[in-house]
Amino acid sequence: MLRFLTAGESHGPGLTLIVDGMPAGVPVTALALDRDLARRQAGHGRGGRMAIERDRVQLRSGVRHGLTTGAPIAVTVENRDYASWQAAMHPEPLATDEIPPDVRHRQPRPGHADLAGALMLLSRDARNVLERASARNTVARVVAGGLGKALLATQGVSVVGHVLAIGTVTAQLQTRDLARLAADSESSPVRCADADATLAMTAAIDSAAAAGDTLGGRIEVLADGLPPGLGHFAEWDRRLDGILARALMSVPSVKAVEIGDGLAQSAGLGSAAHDVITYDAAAKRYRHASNHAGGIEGGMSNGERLVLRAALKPIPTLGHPLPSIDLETHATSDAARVRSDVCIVPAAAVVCEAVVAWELCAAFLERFGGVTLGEVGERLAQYAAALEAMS
Ligand code: EPS
Repeated sequence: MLRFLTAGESHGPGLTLIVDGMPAGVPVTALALDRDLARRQAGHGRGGRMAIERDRVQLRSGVRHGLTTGAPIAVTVENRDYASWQAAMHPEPLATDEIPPDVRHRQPRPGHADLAGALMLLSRDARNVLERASARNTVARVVAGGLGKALLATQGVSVVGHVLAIGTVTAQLQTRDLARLAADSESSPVRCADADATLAMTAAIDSAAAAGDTLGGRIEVLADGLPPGLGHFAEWDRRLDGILARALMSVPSVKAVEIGDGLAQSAGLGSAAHDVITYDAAAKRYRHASNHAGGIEGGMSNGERLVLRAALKPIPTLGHPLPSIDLETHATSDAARVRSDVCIVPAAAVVCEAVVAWELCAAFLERFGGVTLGEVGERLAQYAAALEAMS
């Protein structure tokens, strides 16, 4: 069973990731993991924190000479900003006069975890809530996704996240080719494969920033090369669509998830909604004439491209804060104003790509898992041969 745990506060010493269940022999380098961390840090609309951090992994166990060993993989990423927060975040008890007076977080931001978390912890200070609820934690999930992508790449599976919309600006995509989408979005400061939309999105972010406001948007994650039959039809919690939707929905700011043309399908007729099954005699494989289902039918991959979309709300930390209530005095007060980003949609595309890659890796290992990568490859090849024989 593949699993992971993360730990770490936004302004503590750093993030920790522990992954268990990765087969031995998967090629992993700090360079590749760091590339994704740098992609996560980038994007027009990021705030001051990203100028402080240089997110880099330290591989502490489970990888030797560029290959996983089969042992738990432990990774840490340092928070450079901790240097300015040591007293505020100190693990040992401190005297009151040693704790900086301004670290209490008493004016919850509407839309953030602050209020619900403070109520949950029965605290008039949301500091412990925001430290852990912070999207800083997505560093660890991006590393986990990087490990997932490393395994998937050896089996011919690629996963790419890119931006479809920021605010009201929507991309008009000229290509659905995965490598082109990846390259074009990579060179865009908002991770969008449409150059004209990139300019309009950048301008929209600038005007939101000037107004002390924030912007949300929409992301698409695509995966090519998946075999059919990942996930399961037999029980609700093994359905691949449910697993992927949960993973995407758990990314901070995501408020809606779509699989394939799910939203449009709800308004049309069944005859137009479903993908006609065809047979490619030369390739000896079943295909679909279209892909409205987004590569998943009955809770399983069906061999077509996986198409997932996520809609993100604008982040709740505003330059001109909304009204709130002081948790200590109950007086009406502006929500806390803290350093933040204007738009995290480009970064969230990297995070969404990562969480999807992780879940696909887990589903892949559930079907084809082995102690070594060689066994995984053999099981996939065996399945592919059996599939061809019955097709
Ligand atoms: C983030 C780090 C945070 C925020 C942001 C994402 O750093 P700080 O709070 O010190 O500026 O920039 O967090 C949020 C958007 C949020 O809502 O928590 C990061 O590393 O991605």
